[in-house]
Amino acid sequence: MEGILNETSENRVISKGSENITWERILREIFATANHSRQRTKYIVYECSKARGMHCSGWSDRIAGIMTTYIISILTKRHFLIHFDTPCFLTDYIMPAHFDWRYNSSILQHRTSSFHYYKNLNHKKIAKYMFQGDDFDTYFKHDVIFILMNWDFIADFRKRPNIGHDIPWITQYHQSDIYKHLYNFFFKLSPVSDRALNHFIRTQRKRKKIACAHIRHGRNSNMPNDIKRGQLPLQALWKLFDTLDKNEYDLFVASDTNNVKIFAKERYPENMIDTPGEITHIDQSGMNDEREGFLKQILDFHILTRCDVLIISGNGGFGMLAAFIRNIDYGLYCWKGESMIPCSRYTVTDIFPSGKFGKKPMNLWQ
Ligand SMILES: Nc1nc2c(ncn2[C@@H]2O[C@H](COP(=O)(O)OP(=O)(O)O)[C@@H](O)[C@H]2O)c(=O)[nH]1
Ligand SMILES: [Mg+2]
Repeated sequence: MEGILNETSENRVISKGSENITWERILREIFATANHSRQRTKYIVYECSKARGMHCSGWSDRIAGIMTTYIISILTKRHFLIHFDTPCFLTDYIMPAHFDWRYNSSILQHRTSSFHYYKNLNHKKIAKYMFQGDDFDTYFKHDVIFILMNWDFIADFRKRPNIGHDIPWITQYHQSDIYKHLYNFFFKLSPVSDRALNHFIRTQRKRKKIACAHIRHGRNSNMPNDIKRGQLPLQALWKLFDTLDKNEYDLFVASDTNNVKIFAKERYPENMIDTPGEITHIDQSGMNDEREGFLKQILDFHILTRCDVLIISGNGGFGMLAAFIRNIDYGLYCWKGESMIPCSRYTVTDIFPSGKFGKKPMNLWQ
């Protein structure tokens, strides 16, 4: 399927496309695990629900938390489910693809349950069970375990004794491939999101190709409660966009702030396209409509995964996650200060080592 990679960092493994390890086999193994655990009566539930009154953070935090919780469900041999209803039901926008992860409270009948908060540094409470191989059964006593977490720990799970036996694919594949394949295994667009994406394509796309950038600036009028990030020098973006043939490329800037979109539209009025609706942070109630903001970020995210040219920065996980999941293996740039560094899905965390997908941040981004 894809070429062979050399191992150059902890997160870089993997003999892609090697003869005896294929993604087909991985997915078969995951299916087998899912079917196997379906027969069991105990559950691990990724919990991001209004009822808890807690912050789940943004999209990439939630996806990283879902992946980590899924890995824990395999290690504990429990059935995996997702309970996600804030700021709206995930299933209105994203549906199960190959595995039915939908939570229903009926599972609580005749079962005991407990909620566990492992966001950010709170994951340390279960670090020895996750990474050192201590027996989770001595810690999780109840039938249904609800977990809220938000960081990725693939590199740490790889150090767990016997992990190659318990979850072979985690030792064999690159982090970005694990995200790409698991994301597509779990999720597909709902009819609402699919229609919105098709409407965007029909009404906005004019040219054969699309070049995209993700810009995360943090606190701004769309998300006043957010933490400020380093400002990216827009000149570097214009310099790259300027080199592209404007007859060949539509241009798209996904961002947490309207300002940069306005500048981009002024500079490339004929080529710049956009998704409808107001930008909001899905975890920070603002003045905008929550459902509209949620759909907009789903659209922005899925468009980023399909761009011929994609520019991301290290300012947050949203663009990095889009880079992991995208199908295209060319045209990725890692934007660092004035530099646009050509990179790939496999080098993103080398270039941006800090964050929820790499070395964990000390300042706790939302
Ligand atoms: N619509 C839209 N929202 C965005 C964009 N970038 C960030 N956001 C919002 O900000 C939230 C934070 O993103 P998150 O994935 O947690 O990334 P991080 O906090 O930057 O690591 C997202 O869930 C969105 O609500 C974007 O390009 N478009
Ligand atoms: Mg976040």
